[in-house]
Amino acid sequence: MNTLNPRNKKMALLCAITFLNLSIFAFAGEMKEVDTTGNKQNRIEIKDFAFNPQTLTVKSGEKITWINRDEEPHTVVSVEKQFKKSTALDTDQEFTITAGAPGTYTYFCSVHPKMTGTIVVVKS
Ligand SMILES: [Cu+2]
Repeated sequence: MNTLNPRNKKMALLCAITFLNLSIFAFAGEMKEVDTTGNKQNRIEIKDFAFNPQTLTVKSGEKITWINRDEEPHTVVSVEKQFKKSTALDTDQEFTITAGAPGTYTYFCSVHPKMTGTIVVVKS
């Protein structure tokens, strides 16, 4: 019969604490990895003739991906031509850019110029 005597209880507690610490470290490591590889998801959905969110704040160097959820084709075009424009995006098609220098970047859909959005790039 494996009854826990006080010493075993202490050992079990130590093991549990060690395991918990290791788990936390593993989790922290994973978080760090996500940050350094720039895999943070900056997604803008195009739905019902609007960009969602309409204003997105990202860090310089991060990627930004638009995805068209409408049946209509849409584009992503920088007002000041500060980044490459997308092709006409079909349903579920994506367009990705990498955020450059800090600043405010406005864009619109050239098919429906009333559709506008803003990217705010801050220092990484
Ligand atoms: Cu459009």
